[in-house]
Amino acid sequence: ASPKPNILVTRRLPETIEARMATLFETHVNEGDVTLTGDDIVEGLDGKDVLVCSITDRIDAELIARLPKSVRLIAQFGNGVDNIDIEAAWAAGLTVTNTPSVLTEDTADMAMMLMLALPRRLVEGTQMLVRDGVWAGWSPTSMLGHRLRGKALGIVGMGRIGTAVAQRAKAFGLNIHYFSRNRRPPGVEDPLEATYWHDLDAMIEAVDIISLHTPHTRETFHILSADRLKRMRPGSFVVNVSRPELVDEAAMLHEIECGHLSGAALDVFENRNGIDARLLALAEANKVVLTAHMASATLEARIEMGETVIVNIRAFMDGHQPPHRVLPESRHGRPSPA
Ligand code: 8YV
Repeated sequence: ASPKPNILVTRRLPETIEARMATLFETHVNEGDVTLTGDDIVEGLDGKDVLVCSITDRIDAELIARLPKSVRLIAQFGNGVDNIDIEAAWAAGLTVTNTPSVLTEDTADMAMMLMLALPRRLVEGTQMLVRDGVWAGWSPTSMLGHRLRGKALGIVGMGRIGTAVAQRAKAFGLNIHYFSRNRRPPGVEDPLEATYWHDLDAMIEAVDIISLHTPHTRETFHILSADRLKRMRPGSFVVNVSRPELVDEAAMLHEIECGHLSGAALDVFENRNGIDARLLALAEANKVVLTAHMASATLEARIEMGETVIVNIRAFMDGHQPPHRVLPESRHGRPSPA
């Protein structure tokens, strides 16, 4: 029998996944579960075939150039691959895989939860009860929020997750609008009755909520720019369970602080030097709802993500195309030039 593939796993994974990996592969897991340095990754990969990494690992061109020649596959534990310099990986002859689909529904649930949490004052309601003496009891005019039904939702990126969000939002009575590289079958054929916009600026002016569901690439960096945030309807708000880089965060905070936007519900935000004090102040003022990058954080999704990583590694090491190979066209929406 051919020798077992040799793999380095940069973070702890669910027990069942680690156990299965240990039976199938020569597996080295970073037991400390603290993000490895580039040097740790290069050293840890000595003589190994596969790097299993996730969002907290920065796999840039400089690191890729230093990887031992034995490494042939980068198997991302996650859907987004923006922590990896994909072009540099391809140029170095490496295959990159990810774990799409299995986290779609859980991520969409989270987007819906955040979308409701802001106008229905979920966090504020809880805080009021748990802080001694703040709740004066029920009154007809206390804790009034705003109805979601009938509002227009603008989805940026109608892929798997965006579509799953649209399905939920449709059931909550929202009108669905979207800006995306792929257009759905129009009109009566579309159960979501979704309105397609080829002009993002125009869509932004027509909706009450913007929810972001596009990968972070060079093209989508700050897709919700300062100018577009200004164009948003007064009182509208942003939902982001995708990547912080999609939004000009400082500009968004400004639009909330000056009262133009009603707020934001964010599972992702810039936190390079700790979370921005302005963001925390807005959360304290209940203009912003924050969760800790946990949109796909269910045990079920994490196990299925791990299973997907295993399937990708086995296919690759058996000489087949791994089912979830990251392809040029999946990144730019068009085939790569011949
Ligand atoms: C994960 C995610 O928490 O898959 C993604 O792109 O953002 C989340 O599901 C994380 O990326 C795991 O690496």
